Amino acid sequence: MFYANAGFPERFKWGVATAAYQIEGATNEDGKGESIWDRFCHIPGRIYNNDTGDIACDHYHRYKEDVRLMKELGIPSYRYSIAWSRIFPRGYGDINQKGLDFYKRLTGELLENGIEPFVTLYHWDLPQALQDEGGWTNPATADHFMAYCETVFKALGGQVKNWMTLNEPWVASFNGHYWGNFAPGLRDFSAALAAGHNLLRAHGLAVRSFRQMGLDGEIGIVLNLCPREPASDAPEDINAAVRNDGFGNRWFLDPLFKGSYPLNMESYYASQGVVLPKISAGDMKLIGEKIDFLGVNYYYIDFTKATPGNWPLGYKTVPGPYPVTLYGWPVVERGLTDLLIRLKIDYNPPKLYVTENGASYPDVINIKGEILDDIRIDYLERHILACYKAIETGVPLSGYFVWSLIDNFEWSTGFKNTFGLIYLNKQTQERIIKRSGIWYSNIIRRNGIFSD
Ligand code: IFM
Repeated sequence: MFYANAGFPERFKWGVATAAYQIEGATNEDGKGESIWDRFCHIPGRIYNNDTGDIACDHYHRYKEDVRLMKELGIPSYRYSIAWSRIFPRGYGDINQKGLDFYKRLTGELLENGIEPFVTLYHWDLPQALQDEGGWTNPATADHFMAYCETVFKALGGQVKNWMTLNEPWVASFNGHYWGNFAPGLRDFSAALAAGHNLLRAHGLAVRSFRQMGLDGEIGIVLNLCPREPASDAPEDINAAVRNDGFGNRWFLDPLFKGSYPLNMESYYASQGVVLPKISAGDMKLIGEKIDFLGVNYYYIDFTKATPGNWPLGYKTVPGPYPVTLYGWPVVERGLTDLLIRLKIDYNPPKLYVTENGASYPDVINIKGEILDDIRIDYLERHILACYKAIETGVPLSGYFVWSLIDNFEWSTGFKNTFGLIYLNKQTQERIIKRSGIWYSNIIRRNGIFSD
């Protein structure tokens, strides 16, 4: 515990976050179509322990219990995502009413319990049928996304006032299409850039529809961002960190806020033989449609070491001189303050949310059945104070969401990396609130961190 007297602004929104594939389970129920994650997880060897999201937290059936737990903890805002293939099993065509009804029930339950919904429209689970038509490398996928969003806006627009188009398009692009460790598991850098461009177009189309439909509420996008720092003072490491920043941060921020991809990255990619995305007339204007807020998912700093031969970017990341989480991610809270300040200076978004922040640590149940995860509390406390510092300098940060409400399916690492404020017993589906959950509940109640 640090000495702190950090009272947050009056209407600051405290919340928790999840995503459909990570918690819902019921992947083949009530008419849901197959998604790329359903397909990917069933390829042996792709996921740690061959885990899948088939059951996950069984939230599809237990959502009332999860809402009750949120209420018990006094959590005012909940960020969750909608599985596109529940609404359009093949990505487009006939609506699956039962899928929509689930989200109506969930949203209704939240509102009845005084919890404000924040809905993400795409958190990586593309309908497999669309992947079969080229997925995000096919420009038509963006149009299908727009039609799907319009259906969801119509169905839930009366209840939901906070919308996020995409979660972490950088991850969907590069993990999914270049490193291949995420669905759909491709390994082609140029395809990743093409996918990224269509994801951004999809975002722009959804924002445009939202405005044209005259819906009440706000819409934004969620990016995973982190400062890229050189691993040493060597000029080659400094240059590598600049490239890494262009690759991971500016490649998405510049089009959204400045109307173009970073020129230095375009020429760098071209020099490496990478095929740049095909930009059609009107694309950049579309991508730059005005958003109401930027969501930031922050976990760590990327320490960057020049590594010639590591095509195409010529670097690798190293842990740096910091303790790491179970994932191996360095714990560097100053990175969050620096990032938020930089975003204000360089991009000046009207409003910011930290839409995800949290840590995976091995959770141990003691003999009394408790999970005393003080190390997670330490992580969260450092990062919430980092937010406070940013607000003090004038950053328009309006909310903070812990990743995650509950231990869940953590993509290629299966159920190994647990981030929850609530422990999940996967055999019994029992939920146990961790000490960090109680701690966060107190932060919310007092609207800040105080040492007394
Ligand atoms: O679990 C993920 C989430 O789906 C997206 N952001 C990062 C989290 C932790 O890896």
